[in-house]
Amino acid sequence: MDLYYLPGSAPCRSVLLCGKALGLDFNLKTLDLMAGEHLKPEFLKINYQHCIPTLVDNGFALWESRAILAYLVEKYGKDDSLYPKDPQKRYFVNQKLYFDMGTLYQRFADYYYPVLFAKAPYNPEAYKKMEEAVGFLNTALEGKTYAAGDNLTIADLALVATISTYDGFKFDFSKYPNVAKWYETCKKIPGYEVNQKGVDEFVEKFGPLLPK
Ligand SMILES: N[C@@H](CCC(=O)N[C@@H](CS)C(=O)NCC(=O)O)C(=O)O
Repeated sequence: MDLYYLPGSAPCRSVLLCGKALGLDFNLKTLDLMAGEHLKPEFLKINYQHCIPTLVDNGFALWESRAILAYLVEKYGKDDSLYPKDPQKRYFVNQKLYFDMGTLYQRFADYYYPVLFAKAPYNPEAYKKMEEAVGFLNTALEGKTYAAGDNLTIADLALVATISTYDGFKFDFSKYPNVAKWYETCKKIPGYEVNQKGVDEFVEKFGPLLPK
């Protein structure tokens, strides 16, 4: 399976974590977005939406990281524990995946991307929205070890890729003890180093571009 990716990208990191959880070996292909490699005709032929991660499984091209996670478990999981088939259990996983994409990660992007990529000033209101999103996760995690059930699921993999990105940019989790505790649990997931390595690379690359 070819995985077009960048180590620092949060959605790519969730797919790498899923590969570790399932014992899959990806043929890793880095795609330099800054150099516009994703806009070259040969990549557009694979993914007209030109985003990473993009996975090619025996000629079948997939993108949208959370959909990739679900596919990998359904196709290669020994059981359904990472993405339960039971409708209510699956609902909680999907709910958290959509929350991660539309709220938690989106609010990180809304705060940082204009500053990083358009030299806009920081918007304190957007920071409050990030805090609110982490607050939602904190409430969801009350009394729980994992984000969407009694065991690790792909919701945790997606969420930890995002939360570790917040962490890389020094988000203060002290007011969100349930998130802090869950985050420590996630750091013990086998293969977690692949995510940390990517966060470190992301911070090294983009941290210096942040105005003080
Ligand atoms: N919702 C998508 C987001 C993917 C995404 O935005 N990837 C970025 C890198 S982190 C990218 O490929 N940007 C280049 C582009 O979209 O042209 C997912 O979760 O896979």
